[in-house]
Amino acid sequence: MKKISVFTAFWVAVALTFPLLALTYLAEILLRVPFPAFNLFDFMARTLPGDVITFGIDLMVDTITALNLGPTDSTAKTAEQLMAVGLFTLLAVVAGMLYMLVANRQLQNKHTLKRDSLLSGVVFGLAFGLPMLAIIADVSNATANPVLSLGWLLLVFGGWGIAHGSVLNNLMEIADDAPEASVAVIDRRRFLVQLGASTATITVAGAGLGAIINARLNDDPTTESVQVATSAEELLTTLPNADAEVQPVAGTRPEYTPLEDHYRIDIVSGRPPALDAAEYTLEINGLVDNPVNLTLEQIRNDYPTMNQFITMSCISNRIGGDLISNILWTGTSMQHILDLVQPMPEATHIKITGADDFDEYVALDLIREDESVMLTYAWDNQPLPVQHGFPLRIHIPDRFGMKQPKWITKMEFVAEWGEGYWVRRGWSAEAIAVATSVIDTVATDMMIIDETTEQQLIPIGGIAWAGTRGISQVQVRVNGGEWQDARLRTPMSGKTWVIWRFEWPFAEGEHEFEVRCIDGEGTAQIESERGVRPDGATGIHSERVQL
Ligand SMILES: Nc1nc2c(c(=O)[nH]1)N[C@H]1C(S)=C(S)[C@@H](COP(=O)(O)O)O[C@H]1N2
Ligand SMILES: [Mo]
Repeated sequence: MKKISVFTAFWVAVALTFPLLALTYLAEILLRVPFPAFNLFDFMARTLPGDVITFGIDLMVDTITALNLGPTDSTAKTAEQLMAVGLFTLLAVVAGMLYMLVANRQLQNKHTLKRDSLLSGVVFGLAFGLPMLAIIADVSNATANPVLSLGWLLLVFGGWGIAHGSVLNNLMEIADDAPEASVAVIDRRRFLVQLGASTATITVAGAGLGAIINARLNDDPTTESVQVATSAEELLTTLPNADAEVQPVAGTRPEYTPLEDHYRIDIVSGRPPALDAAEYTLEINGLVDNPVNLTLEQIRNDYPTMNQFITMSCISNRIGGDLISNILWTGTSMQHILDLVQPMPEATHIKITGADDFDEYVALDLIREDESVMLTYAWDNQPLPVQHGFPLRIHIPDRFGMKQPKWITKMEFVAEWGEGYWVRRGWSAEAIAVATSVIDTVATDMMIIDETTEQQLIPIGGIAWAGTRGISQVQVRVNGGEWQDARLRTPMSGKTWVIWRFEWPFAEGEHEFEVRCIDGEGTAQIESERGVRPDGATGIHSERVQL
């Protein structure tokens, strides 16, 4: 019986792994069963040391920034998904090759070749699939019935294994049966080409169908109607700073971030957890006298509604980066929840857990001091979009996003602070918002003539933000000269960024513009450069312009 080459083993493993990817991708879209490639990646991301993860993320963001690939958040998600598919493919192909080579050797001269190869194939498929199932069970948030998921995954991994066994059997038999060696070679070659062609067809059909259906379906449990404070139309006319005197310079980012443009960052590489509004309950227990399970309706209807305009930033946002947005948050104060559940005297913190197992802690003292710590169920007057944490997330003032879980399913009152998801991975324990200011535009095409001096002025504009401390001053410096005060637009709230503008007397040549801010407590923005890890980036944002 013929031995197969390493190249043949590679060819077969690749040919059989692509349909596995395509079919599991399609099934995820049709049935919402887990997609193993993403689960494997999420598992790795959650298991590997924080330094390795940070290195990977840095490399990715560097590449996105350097190549100008688009918005950091969505580009990074796509990059993660590609890496996930790549990783899974690599693992499966290596495993498949090993199986082909080892089984080929073991099955030489067996009389029961067919039976043995198929059997070994099943064993191989399960040996690969069972650890994968354990990983999937650990990290998946798939909404399909678990029995369906289990059955399907056993079927595909088993099928993938049997396919290897069957191909091996064919290759060995062709070699065996052929009357002449040269005929055997041709037959084997033809068989391998046919194998490649048919699996390529399945791959293209499965992936293509999946992509088309996915684009069509796009179902979103948040489309159900919900009573929240005001309608979207009313909102636009009632932005709290609508009659502010200072207008943004054209080219400044939108002061109010459109919902679909709000940045998104989380540890989920695939579909975000889709919690069913009707079945959802928020489990609140631990050190409380009155543990409860609250439905979404109860949370929305039984407690006073609170609206807050909030700028949130990811701690990974670089100086001048796009991982910062500003939108209306609606919910109810966490103080009502404390009143309801009655924390025991020894309770000091709440451990909050999301459906993706992301977790963070919030101090009860903070909630008692600040009624604006808010259980949030709406953004921009609509139920939270799935990717932004439907049905519930929390707002903790003056903290970066990493302290603020989405998709909250559980609140446990505990007697001690603990390290949350990113804190365990080496990021800041407090993650206090770091003051930052950014030049969005040097509007060279918007020259203004000063009426009294007849000086030509170029408007320069951008944002400044310092969490709940607010912004008292923004200053601009040109070519390393004196810091000069910019004008500030009244912000939407004490929690949002401030839009600033500065009119610069035009001069030809190359110029460097820099910006810095002073927060509402009089503390100047830190000017020295510091990377995002562990406490958030500091440093001055600058723009170079040739005029
Ligand atoms: N459950 C959960 N909540 C989470 C995260 C997450 O990965 N899982 N990421 C946090 C981080 S790092 C940030 S910056 C914000 C981003 O919220 P957004 O995606 O709605 O903008 O969510 C926070 N809450
Ligand atoms: Mo973040």
